[in-house]
Amino acid sequence: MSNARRGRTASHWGSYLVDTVDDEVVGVTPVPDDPAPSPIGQNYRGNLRGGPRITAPAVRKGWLENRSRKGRGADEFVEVTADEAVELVASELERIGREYGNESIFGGSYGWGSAGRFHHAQSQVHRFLNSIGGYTRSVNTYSHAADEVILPHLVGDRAEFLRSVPSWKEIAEHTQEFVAFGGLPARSTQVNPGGVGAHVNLAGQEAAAQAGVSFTLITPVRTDTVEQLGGQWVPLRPNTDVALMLGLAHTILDAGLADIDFLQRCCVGWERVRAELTGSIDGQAKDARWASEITEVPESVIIDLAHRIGSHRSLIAVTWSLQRQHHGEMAYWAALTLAAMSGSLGLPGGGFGTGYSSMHNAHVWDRLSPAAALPQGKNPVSSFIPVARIADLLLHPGEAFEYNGRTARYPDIRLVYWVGGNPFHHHQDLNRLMRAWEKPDTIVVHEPYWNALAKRADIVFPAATSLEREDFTIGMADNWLSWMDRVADPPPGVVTDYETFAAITTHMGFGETFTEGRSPAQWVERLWDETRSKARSLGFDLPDLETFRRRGSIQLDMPRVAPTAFSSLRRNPQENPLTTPSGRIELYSATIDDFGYADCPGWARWMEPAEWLGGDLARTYPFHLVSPQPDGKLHSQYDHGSESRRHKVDGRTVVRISPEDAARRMVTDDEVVRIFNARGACLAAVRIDTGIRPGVLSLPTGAWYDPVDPAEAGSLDRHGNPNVLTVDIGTSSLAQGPSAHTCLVDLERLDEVPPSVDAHRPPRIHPRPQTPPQSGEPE
Ligand SMILES: Nc1nc2c(c(=O)[nH]1)N[C@H]1C(S)=C(S)[C@@H](COP(=O)(O)OP(=O)(O)OC[C@H]3O[C@@H](n4cnc5c(=O)[nH]c(N)nc54)[C@H](O)[C@@H]3O)O[C@H]1N2
Ligand SMILES: Nc1nc2c(c(=O)[nH]1)N[C@H]1C(S)=C(S)[C@@H](COP(=O)(O)OP(=O)(O)OC[C@H]3O[C@@H](n4cnc5c(=O)[nH]c(N)nc54)[C@H](O)[C@@H]3O)O[C@H]1N2
Ligand SMILES: [Mo]
Repeated sequence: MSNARRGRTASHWGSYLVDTVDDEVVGVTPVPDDPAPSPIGQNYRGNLRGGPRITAPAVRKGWLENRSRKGRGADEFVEVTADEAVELVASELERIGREYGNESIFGGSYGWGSAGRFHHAQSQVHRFLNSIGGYTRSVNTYSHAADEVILPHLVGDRAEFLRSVPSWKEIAEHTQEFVAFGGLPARSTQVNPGGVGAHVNLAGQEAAAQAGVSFTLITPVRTDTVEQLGGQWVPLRPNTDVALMLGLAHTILDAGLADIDFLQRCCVGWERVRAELTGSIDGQAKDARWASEITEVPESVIIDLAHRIGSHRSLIAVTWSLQRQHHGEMAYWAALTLAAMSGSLGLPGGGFGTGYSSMHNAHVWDRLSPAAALPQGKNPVSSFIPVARIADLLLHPGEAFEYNGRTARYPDIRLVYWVGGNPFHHHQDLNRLMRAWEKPDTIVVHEPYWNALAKRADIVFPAATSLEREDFTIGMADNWLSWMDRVADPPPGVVTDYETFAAITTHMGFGETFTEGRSPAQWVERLWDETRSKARSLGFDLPDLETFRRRGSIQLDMPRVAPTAFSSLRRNPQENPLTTPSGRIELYSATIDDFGYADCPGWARWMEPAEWLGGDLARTYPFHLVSPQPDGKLHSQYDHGSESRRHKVDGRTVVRISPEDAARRMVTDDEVVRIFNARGACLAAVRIDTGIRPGVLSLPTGAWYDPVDPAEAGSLDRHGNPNVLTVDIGTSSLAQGPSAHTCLVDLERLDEVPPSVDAHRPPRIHPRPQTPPQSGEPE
């Protein structure tokens, strides 16, 4: 007899009603509350059982037999019982803590995991590692590390700044010129961290266009943005936005349109900016001609746009992608400088805003949230890395690094513990990461699926998916609370991350510290109670858990409050100072200047990125590769799902190329090409696109890394993962963020038959041996 269930789930890409039969998903229906649901949810179908699902704890053969650090990615696995796996991990954690100290455990474990307040993978793993004595952590995000570090220097409290940015509603009412650096990629608005109850962002964009807002889309890829916005496309050379911004600023100054009163009253550093623009610092005026040479945007376009910015209510918007590149800090600083000069900063619908399309809830709802979080405990270990310095950490133990004005040291990492993220998806220069990955004694991973990370672990715990446990979500800056049912039982023997951590801590004698004696259901109850009392302090009355569970979702009335920070600053900077050292907007920062970083000066300057089309390397690698977020999935999650596969050609990622370049290289639609540089090579399927600038290729992230020879760093990736090509350098010494969008490559036709993609096939797994494995010392 079949066992059919229907229940509700919530995810980073929306909420759905899910039908299962015999613990497999057979139907996915968006909830009626969502006017524009994301198709990403369809990836759930047929993916709970079979295929790449991990169904038992497994240990890499080479590690099990002789603690070998070689062979990660190529080795076979041996299934063990949960008790054996727990015993192996517990004794490794004890050994490393004893011999090297807990700073030799890296638990930065970056990644999105799944939605849910209690089962949130990062909170779980950090609470676990804290309860056994701490770990080396990571700071900031891959999404916007450069912004997280620089904005507090420029505008003070970043959270307060983000609450002050004009909403789409305000834009429709007041903005005349919306200048979008990085475009407004519609695809990204499908997603919101922690959940999105109803997709309304694109409707907000379209309403603004209908209200007469004029859009200028400054991006090498026009195709990202919804057509209804119309607007002017300015296809600049990638990574030259700062030069364009300075050229616009110079033109505004030259035309007498700069808001000198605001610059002098509300900002510090205007004299420095003026000196930079006029050339009295380096002898080079940053005029439209100068900017045109760097950006390849015609001078007349720059002059026209500058006049529109300087004489209308204008909003300078920057995507997050603009700071995910070399010197990414400068893109935000230059945009803020331009906005401060425009005459619109601090006025309704005007000024400077970030990430308008980078996440669903960017500037849609108020950011106050009643969400309770799983307490993570205290980390007694102080060592840390900027999140994107993971390969440097493993390759350079003991070496010093710079970060935001301080010098710190990389500890000597012996054990890596990763839960709810995928560095073989998210990190740059995967071939370099492969070499770094050989350094630790032991790598422990929890994963639902045999992806590239799980295949490169020593000890793998299977994890129950979000469809196989109960929880609830409140997305970041979202106004919905959504219940998550257990719509299927996990495969026999598969448990949640929490239950695995409870077993390991109990084995090590810290069980009570980790669990506080609570079952998962009791934790969910406790987090709900806390959410209710936080909600009460915000003026909302939430029902008890049973009522919430029955109703499934609750919407809070949380419209955006009218922005205040910059308008009150504009009114009276003495009475309403920002939380910067000067109390004003810092167009020049003495703090940053005093850090003395050659790659991050104290005011907005154009600096050549490590790789760009105007540099010498472009003679060898003539294409700039951008690697945007994927359309049919979140990062690498459910890469094997139907919606993800719909965006591939014969299972391979699609690379977009201009008609001119396609003709020059004699490649046609769907043809498989090899994309390469000195760091690596991958295959991808061609899609000719009139919305892409010649000289630029766009290859989205998310394909599970699939090298022909998994034992060899540098081997051809068959699947189309751009991170075999991207460069692993920090944005600058200030934030040390990822520089994924700074990347030159070449492309060629593939004359032989392309090897087929093998990424979703599990590794070879041996059944459990008769004699249980021994825990022991590494060789
Ligand atoms: N080239 C290039 N690279 C980039 C970017 C780019 O623009 N260009 N963008 C970067 C950005 S902004 C980001 S945020 C990162 C994203 O990188 P990640 O967040 O690391 O990517 P995900 O694929 O979301 O990884 C989440 C993993 O957690 C697993 N998982 C889900 N739920 C659970 C759970 O409950 N328990 C456990 N144990 N596992 C779970 C999923 O199966 C998946 O493998 O990528 C970065 N990489
Ligand atoms: N469907 C889907 N949506 C997502 C995600 C996902 O995985 N899937 N991930 C989410 C996450 S974690 C994040 S952080 C956000 C990221 O959101 P964003 O950072 O906004 O998105 P990206 O796709 O990285 O880049 C957007 C566009 O920037 C442009 N671009 C790249 N380089 C340059 C440049 O030098 N100059 C200019 N002017 N433009 C450039 C390209 O056209 C690119 O398509 O997206 C979120 N939304
Ligand atoms: Mo991100």
